[in-house]
Formats: sequence, C-alpha cells, structure tokens
Amino acid sequence: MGISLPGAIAAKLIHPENRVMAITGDGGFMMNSQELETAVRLKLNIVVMILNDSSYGLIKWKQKDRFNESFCVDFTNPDFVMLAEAMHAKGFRVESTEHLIETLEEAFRCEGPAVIDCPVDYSENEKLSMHLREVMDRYRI
Ligand SMILES: Cc1ncc(C[n+]2csc(CCOP(=O)(O)OP(=O)(O)O)c2C)c(N)n1
Repeated sequence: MGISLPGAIAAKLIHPENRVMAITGDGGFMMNSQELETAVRLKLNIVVMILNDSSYGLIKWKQKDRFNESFCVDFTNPDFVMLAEAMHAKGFRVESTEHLIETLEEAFRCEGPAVIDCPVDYSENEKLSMHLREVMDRYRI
C-alpha cells in the first residue's frame, strides 16, 4: 500500500517517453498523497486513478468472507478532485462506466499529473466469492 503514486513517479522519471498510470485504492492513495507535490514540481505527466470505495476494500472482503461482518475498515475521503486542484494537479471524477475511457483520454492529455476519482462497488467481489464457493463445492475442491 502507498507505493502506486511514488512508483508511478519513478516509472515516469525512468521512462519519460511512456504513458504511466497508477491505479490505487483510496486507502493506499491517502498513505502517500503528499507525493502529488513531487509530481507537480517535476511536471510529470502521470495519471493516478483512485478506486474509491471509502474503505480498505480487500480487507473488508476478506473479513466478510471469513466472519460474515467487517470491522474498522470504513472511512471517509476528501473530495479527490478538490484535493488534486488544491495541490495544483488536475482532478477528474468518473460519473458513469461509459464516461471512463473519455476521462482517461482527457487525463492523459493534461500537462502535469492528473488524478481521477473512480467510484467502485466492491460488493461485486462478494458475488465472486459466492460463485467460487459454488464451483469449489460442485467439484469438491
Ligand atoms: C503498508 C501496508 N499496510 C497494510 C497493508 C495491508 N493491506 C493490504 S490491502 C489493504 C487495504 C487496501 O485498501 P485500499 O488501498 O483502499 O484498496 P482497496 O482494497 O479498497 O481496493 C491493507 C490494509 C499493506 N499491504 N501495506
């Protein structure tokens, strides 16, 4: 956790000719969000997409899978668009699935770092767990 933004900065410094995008959970982004300042100062054209579920989604998924409930994994987030703009980066919000590609293209056209707030529904993972359990039961794995 926390590596995606600094990792993207390092990748862009080493390969400036390549397009670089960090994909990070909201919890992971908030661990090192101050590094946006580095990306702005170095004028790095990187895109940071934040998968926003206002929780430590992976841990919540595991807790629910094992204990049928979750504990101490939900939190509130800043407005990521406003946070990006306050740090002199560009901020975007994905409003619908259809809107994702055009938002990405616009973010990659920006000068300097761009942050995309992308809401996600982690409950899809619980459906995946149920499906996997059915498959394992069926084949007695
Ligand atoms: C430094 C560090 N602390 C804790 C963990 C354990 N951990 C793995 S995933 C995770 C939650 C990640 O939450 P988030 O970044 O919001 O992503 P999501 O799971 O919601 O997609 C945690 C706490 C870790 N991998 N690294």
